[in-house]
Amino acid sequence: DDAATGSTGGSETTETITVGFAQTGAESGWRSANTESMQNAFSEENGFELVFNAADNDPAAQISAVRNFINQGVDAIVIAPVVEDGWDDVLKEAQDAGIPVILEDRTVTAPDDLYAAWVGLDFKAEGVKAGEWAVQEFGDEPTNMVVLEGTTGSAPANDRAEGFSEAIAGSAIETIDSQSGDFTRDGGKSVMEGYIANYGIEGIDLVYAHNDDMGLGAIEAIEAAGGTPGEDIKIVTIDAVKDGMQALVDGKINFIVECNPMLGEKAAELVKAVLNGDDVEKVQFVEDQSFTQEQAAEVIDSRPY
Ligand code: GYE
Repeated sequence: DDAATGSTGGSETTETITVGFAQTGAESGWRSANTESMQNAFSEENGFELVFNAADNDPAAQISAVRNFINQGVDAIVIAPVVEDGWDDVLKEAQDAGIPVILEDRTVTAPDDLYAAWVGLDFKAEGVKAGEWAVQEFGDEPTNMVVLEGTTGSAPANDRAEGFSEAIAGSAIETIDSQSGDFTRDGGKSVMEGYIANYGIEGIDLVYAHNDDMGLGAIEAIEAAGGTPGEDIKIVTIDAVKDGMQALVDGKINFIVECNPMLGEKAAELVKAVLNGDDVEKVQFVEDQSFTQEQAAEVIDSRPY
């Protein structure tokens, strides 16, 4: 833009950095907050032109979006990978084209020399915290638990399942069913309807939902079946987005482990550093908290998302 004004001398030439961002889709409240954080950080003001793609949770569509970014010759590519597997080829193509890739949010199984850096959350630790709460809450009581899994093959679904299982090992909590609700409210609702049809409200003590949205869908299903969420069936979720925190304050969810979606600034910093040739830490974890109903009531009004 500076060049187009034709100003002579004195003004510094700032070159716009074109970044292709391959987002998963728009499946959840967490995702909306993450997209907003990314769009704010990769703004014109900050020297970026953002080419945004949302893949509607379709891994193949996301890979072709990345290929398009490579063909367009963007300066850098940021990906929130829908699933962990299947990235090796396209990451290699970006590398061969000399375009650095920064991952935000979800991780991949591809070798880490195929991307410059990753910034996100410790999904396994989130699962552990959720599981530790469940053990504390239910103690040695025999407990029938159903699970609402995130998108099959995604890092948070895999790691949150693993962390939770480790934490409840040796307890009396039994997983009676576990299916994917694809991280959406509708998905959580319809899977929960199936669970209630199969086991009845009285046959289920606990729901572990891999995100708030699926937990919110489960609340709708429990209420529609005449049950009281948070009492007849306890609910533990991960994310701590506004609607989830409100349900926690209202007593319909019992415990939430936070997953921080505000990754934009860190991702933008990484892009600039990598293009600048700086050495960056390959793996960058952002801190999470967790909330009881009482704690949620205290913080809900001060949270940015
Ligand atoms: O927890 C969920 C979203 O990848 C951490 O994706 C993210 C997860 C988040 O759909 O709500």
